[in-house]
Amino acid sequence: TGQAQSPIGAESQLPHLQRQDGHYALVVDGKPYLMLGAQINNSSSWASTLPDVWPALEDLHVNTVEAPVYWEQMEAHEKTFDFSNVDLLVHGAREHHLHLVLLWFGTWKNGQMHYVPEWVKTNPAKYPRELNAYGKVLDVMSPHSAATLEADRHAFAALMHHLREIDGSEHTVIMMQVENESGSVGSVRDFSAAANKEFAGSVPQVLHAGSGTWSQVYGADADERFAAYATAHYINQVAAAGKAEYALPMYCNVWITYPVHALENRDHPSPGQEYPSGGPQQENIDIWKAAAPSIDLLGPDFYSDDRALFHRVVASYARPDNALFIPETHLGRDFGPNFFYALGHGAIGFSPFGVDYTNWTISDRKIPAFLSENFALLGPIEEQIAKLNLEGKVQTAVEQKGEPVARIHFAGVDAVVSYGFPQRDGEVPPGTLDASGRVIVAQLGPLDFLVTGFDASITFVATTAASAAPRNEQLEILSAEQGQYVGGAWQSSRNWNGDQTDRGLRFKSDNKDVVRIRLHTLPLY
Ligand code: N0T
Repeated sequence: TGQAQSPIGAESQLPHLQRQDGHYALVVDGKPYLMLGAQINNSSSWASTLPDVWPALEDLHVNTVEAPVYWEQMEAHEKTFDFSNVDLLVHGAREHHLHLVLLWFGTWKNGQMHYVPEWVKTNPAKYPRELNAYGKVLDVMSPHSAATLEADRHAFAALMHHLREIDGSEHTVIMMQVENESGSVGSVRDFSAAANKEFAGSVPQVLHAGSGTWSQVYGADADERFAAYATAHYINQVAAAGKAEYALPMYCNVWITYPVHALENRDHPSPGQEYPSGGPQQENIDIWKAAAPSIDLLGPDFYSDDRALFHRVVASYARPDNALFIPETHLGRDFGPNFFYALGHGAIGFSPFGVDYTNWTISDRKIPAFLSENFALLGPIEEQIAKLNLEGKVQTAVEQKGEPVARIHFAGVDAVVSYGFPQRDGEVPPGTLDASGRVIVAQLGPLDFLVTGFDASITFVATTAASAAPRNEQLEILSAEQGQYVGGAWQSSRNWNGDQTDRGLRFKSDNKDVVRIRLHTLPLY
């Protein structure tokens, strides 16, 4: 799926996704890179608002900013391009030592077409809209129009051409989002004559779904799957045209399907009514993967406080053929726990939405600590986490309500995690009020771990495989060094010992420490 297999090293290579045994890293300038991201508000990519953007990003401690590029602004007049907003973003990001992910607000924005230029909006004869089943004209472009596709491709290719010119050697821009939350709001699919004709035809071979018409192959889901193929096929061609100019990694974000309220007597929300039909939702991933090979990954946006749902969404999108990336989440209390959870499932990046001081999502120019502490803690070790995630060596534990103790399994060793303080000998740990305890344990060697987190203590215990003979050994700490990475090498600033280790490594709610703990086993006899 478009991952270069070249070894890490060359400084000059383009940002790309590297895959290893089904694990991923985004590689930037030869190094694995964990995107500690933030997306700015929709109408913030302007000269008048950018001064209110940068300080918020700094306060959240991000290393990457996601910012929109508006087709309507970039090509207000057909075939004449204005890259001034793009240039401001690239230069501003450089000035603030940030990388940039650009979001192409083109044919689709949240399942509608509100960012197409006026010359597209006002010429539906040339650039047709979708029609719903009753013939109503929607504010969604038809994905079955060669003219609209050509116009979008042309504009996106021009953007990529420009980026290669201004950024081809600097790599400030590391990834592109092609369209935004695509799909159709208002109808399960396009019912225009052009669409109906294709719907009556056969399902393309490339989907490996069997042969027959859409209705024969997909039954009751035919309309929605048809919309998914049409949208994926269209966007794939936009991405391919862009990559032909400048081959950055490209992804699509997803307005996922959220479960129907438990009191309602139906098991699936309605496509085109409750979410944009034909986008890369959970049920459409296989179609999108087959129909859009130029899209490197599909990344779910997550707007819910339901953590169990987040875990299911991660399970859907973290696949051997799809790197996990969360391009948007709301600025809620679950940000930290969900961020840690995603890291434990190989995420290459995580990005809350609405981070700027335009007074839309954040008031009083103040980022709450429960948000900013996360990237502040992990920023200094982002490269190590990205590298270890590529090797499948990162695990996390996130507190769940009513479960104050958790275990993380490694070969021969468990990390026992106790949430909340105070913790007293012989007592069950108290947990935290909002189940916000979270830890990351990355394995550097068989008995060598990088550990940090919030509101939790960690002890290590030897485990014995049930089938093997009892090991009769005791596990001891050789050293627990608090420290940091400098130029890729671990540098210790002090040893934790005595009270700092005897009852576990303790990471309080305002923790800023990272510890490297080395253990050994002593045979008892
Ligand atoms: C997101 C954002 C922005 C049960 C919303 C979320 C962004 C877009 N759309 O602020 O518009 O550009 O990608 C859709 C959320 C559906 C929530 C359903 C909750």
